[in-house]
Amino acid sequence: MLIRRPPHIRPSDITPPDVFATRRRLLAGALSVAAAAAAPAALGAATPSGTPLAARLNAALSTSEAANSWEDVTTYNNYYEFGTDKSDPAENAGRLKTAPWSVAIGGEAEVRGRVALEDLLKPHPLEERVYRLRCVEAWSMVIPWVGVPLAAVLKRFKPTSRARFVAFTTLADPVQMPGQRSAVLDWPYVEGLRIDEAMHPLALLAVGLYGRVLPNQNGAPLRLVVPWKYGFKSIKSIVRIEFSQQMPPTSWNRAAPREYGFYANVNPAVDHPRWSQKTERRIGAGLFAPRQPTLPFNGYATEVAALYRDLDLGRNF
Ligand SMILES: Nc1nc2c(c(=O)[nH]1)N[C@H]1C(S)=C(S)[C@@H](COP(=O)(O)O)O[C@H]1N2
Ligand SMILES: [Mo]
Repeated sequence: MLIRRPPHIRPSDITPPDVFATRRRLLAGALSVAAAAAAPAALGAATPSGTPLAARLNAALSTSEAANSWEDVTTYNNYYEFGTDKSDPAENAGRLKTAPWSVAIGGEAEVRGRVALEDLLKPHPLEERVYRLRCVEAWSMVIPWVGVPLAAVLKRFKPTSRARFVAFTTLADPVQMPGQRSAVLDWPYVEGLRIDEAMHPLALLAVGLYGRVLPNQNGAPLRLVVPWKYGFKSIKSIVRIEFSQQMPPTSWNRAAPREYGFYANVNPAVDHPRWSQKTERRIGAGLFAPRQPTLPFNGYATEVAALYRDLDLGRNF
């Protein structure tokens, strides 16, 4: 989000829809076989990125737009813990040790403590969700995630009636994360949602993409995906989830409060102080492709607009 030089545009095309549809059918077909293998149980202990996962496509919550290529999704990334250039995460995140991994649960919940990743995931069948991702920098992609509904995971910790927000924290480890040796952000990266946002069916905890275990540069082994909000809300490599009464601090809001709010709902009507949010550049669409209009809530208004009935979205950007 620190706008330095223009992002390099690679002419790789988006995955042709027919190829993607075929892959989906293959995934669906593989399900019956793979179901017996209990895919979620295979996650955790030492599951290298790229390992195939069995996941059922959630068509109702997926866009039919063509997904970006594996190449686009895994080489054009924002993950400042590994550097600020789009190509840095793919180059530097390989060294991150993602197993064993655990998540600390704290705050306003009856069930608290440290949970091994495999135990966190075990009860939940994996779903494929094809979501648009709209970065606040005004580029976008379509990504076929694999994950579990955030709400289902959170409910197991029995949040109390005082839990109004959920805060998430990324790993802090400057040895493994070279970007944390520079002060480009306050580390660790933190994010948060209102509890009703966190419980919305579209909010996903992702463990994979394209039917495979998440590459490290995409936030392995566990990252949030909130498709109606700017990409920076979708925090990577989560080690802590905390239920709280107060609105938690968030990294980009702390860094530049005039530019990045807590809500960060995709909103073409509210420009970033330094650029327009009315249109976006679809990664992989080609050098001469026109920019496309940015949609309110990134096209998920039907699903989520009711969450913000009582909120002035111009002030609460
Ligand atoms: N911990 C952490 N999470 C992060 C970021 C980051 O720098 N650090 N970048 C965010 C931003 S700005 C975007 S657009 C998305 C990018 O996700 P992707 O690289 O998987 O497409 O991750 C978000 N999550
Ligand atoms: Mo972003």
